[in-house]
Amino acid sequence: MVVMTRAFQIPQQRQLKTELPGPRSIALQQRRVASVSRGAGTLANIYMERGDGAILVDVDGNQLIDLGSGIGVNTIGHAHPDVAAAAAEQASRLTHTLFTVTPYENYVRVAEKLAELTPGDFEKHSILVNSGAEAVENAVKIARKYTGRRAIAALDHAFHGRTNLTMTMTYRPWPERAGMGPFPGEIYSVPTSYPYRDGLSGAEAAARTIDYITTHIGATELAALFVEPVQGDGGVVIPAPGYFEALREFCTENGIVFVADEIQTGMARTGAWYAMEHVGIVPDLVTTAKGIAGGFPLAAVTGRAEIMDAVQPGGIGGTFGGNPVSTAAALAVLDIIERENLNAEAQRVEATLRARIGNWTERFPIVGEVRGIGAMFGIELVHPGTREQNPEALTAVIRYATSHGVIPLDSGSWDSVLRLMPPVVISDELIDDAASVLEEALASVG
Ligand code: PLZ
Repeated sequence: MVVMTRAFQIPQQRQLKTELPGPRSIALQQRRVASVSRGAGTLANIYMERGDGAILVDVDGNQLIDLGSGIGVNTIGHAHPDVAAAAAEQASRLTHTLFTVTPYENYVRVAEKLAELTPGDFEKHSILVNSGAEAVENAVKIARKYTGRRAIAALDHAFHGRTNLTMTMTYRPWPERAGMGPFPGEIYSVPTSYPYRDGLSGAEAAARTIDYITTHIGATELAALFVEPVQGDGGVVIPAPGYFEALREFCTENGIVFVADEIQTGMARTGAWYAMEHVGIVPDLVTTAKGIAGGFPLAAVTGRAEIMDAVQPGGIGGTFGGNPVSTAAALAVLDIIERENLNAEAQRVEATLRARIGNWTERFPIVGEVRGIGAMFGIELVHPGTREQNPEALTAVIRYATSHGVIPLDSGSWDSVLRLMPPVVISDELIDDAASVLEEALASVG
């Protein structure tokens, strides 16, 4: 099969012209600290000007390798001309009406595509909103309305957002929650499956989760269970085989809405439209955001029509949700994923990464585990000879990498997991170059 990958305008090469951050970045950083809240912390103070494919170009003309996609957003690569054209064309025609005042076709077309692409062969309906957190909030509202129950469960190490409700569903107190309560009631964190740390099989971990739910919440009290197929911010945690199957069955038996938060894992990231496809699980509701619109704000809740329609007209909505420009961009992105066969590209990235970095546990004493699926990898850093988390090493590795033109991500409840989520169009050569820089970084720390 011929894969129609596009030609890039910017050579797909790392190229440094100044030290990083360069003089223009440093000047911008000075203005930034005088005007932007320090609450918006930054991984690397290198200011970007443009991008193409897996390359970011900073304000000093340096070309950096993007291993983060802005936390899983630029999955199709930066600055795809078709997305730019679709957004520009739409912007020149109509930027807003508010779908719930006077509707437009783009919104309906995105909902049709989501019904087709999300797992499950039943009638599905969607609501479109602006952000991942807003999608999760809406899924909570919808599940409560449908079940008439109030309790919501999320897994340990989860990340579901930063609004008051979703930060409560987000696992760790620091820095996402500390000092910012009060928090809403009826939100429970329940034990998950984290094979590297708990050593449990999927069945054992699921039994532990279910036991916790039945003894702390009550199965008949629980409206919804939220799971991420792979926990991204939580440290690229992939549950043991069989874990989700057992939870899905438990939810079905007890009338609990099973919600897959695919905000980070969806849209080709793991080599499938939705990561739940890998384990053959059909969720009742799915949340989508990040990669769906190439950086334009768009998110969705999609699910069984009878659940989505339990809400009274006017019960869910919002001013900008599913705006004409974001939905035009999304339609272009969905077309590109199909046309450029980007699920297969994510599988290629997985194979290349596995071959290139799979033996890091043997080569670097601070690497405890390398795990991943598709273009989503986590490298858990520990103190040599132990499984004790090593956040200092992660800070040092990221500092080394970013000052050498490679932008990876941090993650993990203990800030000790190096996370790689490049655009899936990244070439094998760029992966190799980036891996060499990360190896230097790991060696310099170890
Ligand atoms: N659910 C699974 O990964 C966002 C957050 C970046 P929003 N994760 C990155 C940051 O520092 O806030 C995320 C996610 C999952 C929900 C969300 C929230 O999505 O679009 O950031 O609100």
